[in-house]
Amino acid sequence: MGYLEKVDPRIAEIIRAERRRQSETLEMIASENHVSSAVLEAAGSVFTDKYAEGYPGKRWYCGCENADAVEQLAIDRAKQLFGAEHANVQPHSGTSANLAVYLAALKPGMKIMGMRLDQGGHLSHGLEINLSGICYKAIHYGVRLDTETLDMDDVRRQALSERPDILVAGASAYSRIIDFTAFGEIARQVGCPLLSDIAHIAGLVVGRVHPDPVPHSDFVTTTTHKTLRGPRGAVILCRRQYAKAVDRAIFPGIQGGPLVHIIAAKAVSFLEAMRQDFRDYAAAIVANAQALAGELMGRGWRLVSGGTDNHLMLVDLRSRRADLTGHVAATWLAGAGIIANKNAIPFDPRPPVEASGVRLGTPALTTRGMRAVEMKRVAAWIDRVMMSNGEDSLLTTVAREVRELCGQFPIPDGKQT
Ligand code: DSN
Repeated sequence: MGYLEKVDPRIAEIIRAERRRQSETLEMIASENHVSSAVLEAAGSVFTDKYAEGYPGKRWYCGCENADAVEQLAIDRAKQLFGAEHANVQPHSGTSANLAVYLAALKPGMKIMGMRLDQGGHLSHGLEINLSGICYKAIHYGVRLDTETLDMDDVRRQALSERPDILVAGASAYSRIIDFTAFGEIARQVGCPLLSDIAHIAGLVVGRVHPDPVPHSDFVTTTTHKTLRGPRGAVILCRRQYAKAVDRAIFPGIQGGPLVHIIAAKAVSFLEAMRQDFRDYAAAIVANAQALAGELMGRGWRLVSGGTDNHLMLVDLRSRRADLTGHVAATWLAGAGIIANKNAIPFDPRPPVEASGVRLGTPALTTRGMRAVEMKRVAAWIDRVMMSNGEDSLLTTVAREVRELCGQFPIPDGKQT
């Protein structure tokens, strides 16, 4: 970090501190990961200087020949990786991607039907204070009280009675397989398009450890920085018939100039995700989640829906600690070097800022090379912290042990498997 150190030593120091924080703690926020050096290098490239409103071959400004080459490669790779007819690689975030799909497919006031946020959905699926809930009429389906899983017969009944103008499948805190085949059938029965938001599970989908939404969906959106292990951003995939509307919705609809440096980094991550070692990585994420879930359940912690099929799990803290909120548990865990987030569990009596659950994910630990043996140690630490009273001495002891483990599994430099 030679130049930055000279020009702005304060920022250089903060970046070093963040690097240290990441390397010395266990990143268990289910939506985070560690990118490869290749992705990082592309994201920090000279393309940050370039304005490129428009699309390859159709830009507003001159000097876009290299931007064109990068974006076309990213588009081609995204289409190949996901088997999609059309890809737009410009969305800055998953929420922007979803808003662009609504803009492309709906008129203001039309009806969105998505999963309830407090049962695992996402704010861009129609939360009343998000643009998706302000500009459109949003209705929501949820999980069953007894199984805490989606019941596709219930979703079908509700969809047929509510007749949404778009059906949204996908979640940010749901640990079970999503039945995209059933969602596709329901959307066709209703006569509306299906948007599958696979932000969390995109890496599992391309790694072939989660069923593929693309054949069943009119639109598929995903962030690129979660299990897919690319830069912070998103893509939209869609059927050919929606290509023009989606491209217009992103630019000039809701965005101006694309982030070409980030598009370059997306292209790199798509290439990485085509490799066999990425499939191995995706399988290891799920194996690790199942190992961790088994260990936690073995210690008496109840997991929402009784386990996990993917990269994450929700621990119902009330199963062992009626007094412990998700907010306090996540704070104690952070003090012990285990970074996770509080999360509402379905039908949670507590407000979301307190919450009765903690969401745990394995993508980043798996990137560091940790496997079942390490999941056992991680579960033991989580158990120790969550059964404590958050005493400084205990948190400090666990944080030291966590640091030692992290030292054995450095964040990979160069290659990520
Ligand atoms: N913030 C993301 C997550 O953690 O799941 C969703 O956008």
